[in-house]
Amino acid sequence: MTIEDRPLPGIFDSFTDARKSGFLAVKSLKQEGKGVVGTFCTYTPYELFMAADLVPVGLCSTSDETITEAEKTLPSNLCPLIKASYGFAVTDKCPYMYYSDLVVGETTCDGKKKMYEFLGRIKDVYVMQLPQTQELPTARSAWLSEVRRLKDFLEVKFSRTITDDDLRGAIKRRNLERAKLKEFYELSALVPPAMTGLNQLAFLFGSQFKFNHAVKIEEIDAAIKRLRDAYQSGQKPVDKALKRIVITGCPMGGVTEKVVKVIEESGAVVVAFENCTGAKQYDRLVPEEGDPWSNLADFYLDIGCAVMSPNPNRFELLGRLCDRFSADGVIEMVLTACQPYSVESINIREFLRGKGIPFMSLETDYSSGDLELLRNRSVAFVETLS
Ligand code: BJ8
Repeated sequence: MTIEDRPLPGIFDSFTDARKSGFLAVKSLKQEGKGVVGTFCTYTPYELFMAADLVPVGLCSTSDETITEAEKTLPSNLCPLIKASYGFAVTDKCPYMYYSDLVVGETTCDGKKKMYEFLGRIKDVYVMQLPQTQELPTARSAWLSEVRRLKDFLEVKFSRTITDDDLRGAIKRRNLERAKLKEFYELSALVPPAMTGLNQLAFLFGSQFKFNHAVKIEEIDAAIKRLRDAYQSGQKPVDKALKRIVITGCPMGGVTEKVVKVIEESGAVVVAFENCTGAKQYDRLVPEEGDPWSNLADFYLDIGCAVMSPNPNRFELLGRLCDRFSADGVIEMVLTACQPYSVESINIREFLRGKGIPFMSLETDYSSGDLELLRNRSVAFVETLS
């Protein structure tokens, strides 16, 4: 059984390198006078920044490079994503943070929201108060007023007006990106998939650092076409016999690619990502008819993250991905000390048992010290899949 990391050189390169080359792109956008807004979370209503002609960018939080520095202020038993986010800011090692005029965060998990208080000492930080349930009408109206409060803040800070039509246009543009990225990753629903999980992840992760909308759409289209053409002409990078894995859990990218790597070295291929690097961001579209403000607010509140209680939308999406991508098994990645995902893992196990799909949860951090353990557990899990 075989799996090739780079079946078609060139398709993935510009996306794999996007985070690094994006540094220069953001620098020149700043020089042109554009405002830059740093973000950490999928709940951030991205379209608001697009509507205000600002440049939204995901901040660095996917390596252990600055964790030691972060631990001089933050407790060490926090999740690595929170420590890395703070560490990159405090050490000035993240160019995206450096160029951000504003950082927008949300009250998601407790560790993150408390970290923002410290971050606020060194950057201009704006925190949106995120409700923790999607069930109550009061949660919907509270979140809608938070979206409007952010709009008011942006208008004052960046001296501009965001009209309903600006927002409608941004929703359309962002929806197009989402639809294209979904079309791209759905090539892995093919049997065998048209790409490895590692390539899919690198592409999705890198797409966040492409700042020219029109060019980004063209590049995604070109990648889809090349992959389709190659597949139809018989160039299939993944052996049909490999077991098909859907990933769920905490956001991935950077050092946590290690989890995908060990799975794909264990006789399996990752076909879909039910996380914030993958389908959780791109599966749905914001409705384009009706009031753009409540459409936007509802869309974001409905994200199925474990910080919501209850969290039915994660289960709905996960179930759908398992069916669509013909999953043989689901592997969850939980970052060390992440309470929302580690507790919800119990419900995920029960849910998948109900669907008859084998499940394994892996806890990991940003170090490479657990590689062998991850490998052994992956091999053992894949062997059990019939
Ligand atoms: S929408 S997944 S990006 S909150 S891993 S910091 S939950 S302790 S990252 Fe997330 Fe937004 Fe949800 Fe997505 Fe806390 Fe857990 Fe750390 Fe987490």
